[in-house]
Amino acid sequence: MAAKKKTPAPSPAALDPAETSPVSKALAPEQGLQNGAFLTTAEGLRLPDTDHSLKAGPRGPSLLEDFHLREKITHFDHERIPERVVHARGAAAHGVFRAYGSAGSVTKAPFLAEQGRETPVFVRFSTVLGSRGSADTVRDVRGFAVKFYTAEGNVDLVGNNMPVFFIQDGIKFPDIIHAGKPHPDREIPQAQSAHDSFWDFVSLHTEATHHVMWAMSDRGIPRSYRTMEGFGVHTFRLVDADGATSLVKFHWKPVAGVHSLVWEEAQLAAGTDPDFHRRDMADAIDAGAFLEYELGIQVMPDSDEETFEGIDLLDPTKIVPEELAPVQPIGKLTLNRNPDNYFAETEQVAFHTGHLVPGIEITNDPLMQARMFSYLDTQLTRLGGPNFAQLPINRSHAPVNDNLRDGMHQSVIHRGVAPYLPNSLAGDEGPEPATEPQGGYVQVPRLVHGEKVRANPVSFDDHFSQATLFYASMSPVEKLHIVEAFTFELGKVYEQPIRERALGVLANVDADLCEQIAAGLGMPAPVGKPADNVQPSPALSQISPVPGPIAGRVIGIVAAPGADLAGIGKVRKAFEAKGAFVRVIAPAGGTLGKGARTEIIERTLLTTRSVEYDAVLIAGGAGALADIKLTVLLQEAFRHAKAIGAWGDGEQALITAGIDTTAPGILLSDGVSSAYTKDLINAVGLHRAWDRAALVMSSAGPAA
Ligand code: HDE
Repeated sequence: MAAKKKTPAPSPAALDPAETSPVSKALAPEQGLQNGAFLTTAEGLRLPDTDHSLKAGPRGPSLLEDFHLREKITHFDHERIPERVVHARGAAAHGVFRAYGSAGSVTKAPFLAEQGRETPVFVRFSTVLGSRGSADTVRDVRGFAVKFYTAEGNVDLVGNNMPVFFIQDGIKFPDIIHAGKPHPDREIPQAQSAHDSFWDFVSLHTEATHHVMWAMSDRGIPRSYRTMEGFGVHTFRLVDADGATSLVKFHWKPVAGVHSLVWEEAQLAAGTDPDFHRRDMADAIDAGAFLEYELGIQVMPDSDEETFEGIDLLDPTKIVPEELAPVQPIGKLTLNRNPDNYFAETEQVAFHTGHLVPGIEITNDPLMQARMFSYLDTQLTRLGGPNFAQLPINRSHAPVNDNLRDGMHQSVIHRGVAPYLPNSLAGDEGPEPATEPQGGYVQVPRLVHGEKVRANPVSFDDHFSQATLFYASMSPVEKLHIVEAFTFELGKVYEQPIRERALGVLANVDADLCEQIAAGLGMPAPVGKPADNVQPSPALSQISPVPGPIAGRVIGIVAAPGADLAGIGKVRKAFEAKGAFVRVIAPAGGTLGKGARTEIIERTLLTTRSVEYDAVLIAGGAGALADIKLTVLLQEAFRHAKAIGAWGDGEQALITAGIDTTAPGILLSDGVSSAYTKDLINAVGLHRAWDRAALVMSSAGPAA
């Protein structure tokens, strides 16, 4: 018998791509900094000049032989890659997920099940409709995509900040996105759902109704990523160590509570700071105020019907109210590091719902089934070929022995002659399939049978009852916001038949809601048949009477030369102790005070706008300020029901700006005491002065 041919050992790159460069040479972390002594070409050739092209004489034409010019321009020409077809606008952060261990009873996936296990993560937040340069604060769904670099392989939980979706079957996804994106003739409007084709689609596909209620609610305009809930949306199947299964929905609960902007703020921020959300996250992480979320699961028994309390768990337009299946915390996510390079990390990260490990499976939800195809397919164009898993941000932290070879941008020099299985050439060195006990991903066997049909289960026909449930669960001010959002969006629709049809849909959600919107549009309200037996779910409302944490919140203090700097210092200390930020605003830039007690003026009345702040205070000693820009700032803060405060003569500036200082949420004091800072912190912890909101947020409310 011929001796077995010895295959060369795999290159280090094949074994552990994370630590090697494209040429299989150890890549020092600092190499990415490109901070060596000399400028070079991409080949490492040192360059004497990068400001002048090679010419035939100073006034002559540039020469084709100038390889440096050509390399520099060619690379530049190709710096942009196709943006994501959806979720193009995004921002991301690194962090860690720490498991509580409580999920051990339902899943064998160690990153969820093992108490104290820490898994590195990369999280990308996004809007859906806008292009890459669009504004952060538009009304839209937010993506909440988490990549867990687990020791068993990457797991991606590619979720949203709303627990339901527009459509029930993935085959409609191109249609809803075509309808939501700008009109193809003029490419307007950008990053908005307030236009004809969107409302045309959702009024014709009434399964979208529940989702549209969420999108028109305050959830469509989050205050920050820190205050946003996340949802896996679909039902997943978890498998424990004995093979027992449960049906589960994933929830990310922000430690900072769930809070939103008001519509006028969102619109202002889109103009004054289109990077509102990404700046907020990056600044907070830099300052050590990390973003935190608890991961929780709703656990439902697995059954052939895959329903729970009459709710079809395969229908992604349905929630399971938390009152029926409580969200059980299983771990904590902390986002604690900004990316070093937007393109290399945030842009090149590739999420895929098919990135799973043993212990987590998907279900037959027809929306999820289509996603399992799309997320791999889309990367081929976006990232230029099939080797995107080798990009640093996408690399698995588990050893990779995939037998996948070649293709565009192959960055590993694979060795060996037998990238196939089984083979008789690699001896003991090649990879072999893993059995289930060895960690192989083996799906739990489930019977699949049925006729080949293009159809949905009958239970998917209920399009309205949970939309009714959602509206019924809102507080009065949240209901008011929903009415105004629908009235705004439908008010931007040109075609009367689309508005009529949209009202016809709303009539089946709630008669009062429909009548108010119809009144705003100046149209008759149709009569529908809303479900009359829904049980509201208080957990869906964002408004809490109990003050929550204030980490990451921003407090603006209006000051002027001669202001009470000691008082500002005390307010700063109290807020910073809670992880919040204080910014001093004054008529002109520079520094206030001298010597030991100074305050840097971070914003002037010209460079700031009310939307930057969760609360605005007027320092003692600044009471004489009278400036139209200050009036606008304070009136906006008042109208947006933000906490407003003043100490000493600061009250005078409020009065000059026309603020009713007896209104709810206006905190006045003679000076800065600890009782006063406590009151201010509580007011910010409530997010808004909700008693005032009811007065100032409806059109009928009194002026400031
Ligand atoms: Fe996505 N989705 N999606 N989606 N999705 C993409 O993948 C798609 C759906 C979600 O930060 C794309 O890499 C189809 C539901 C997020 O990189 C694409 C269907 C949910 C992100 C794609 C859905 C999401 C994406 C575009 C219907 C919430 C951003 C670029 C079957 C549970 C991830 C990319 C990031 C991105 C397809 C439905 C969330 C084209 C076909 C439901 C958060 O593959």
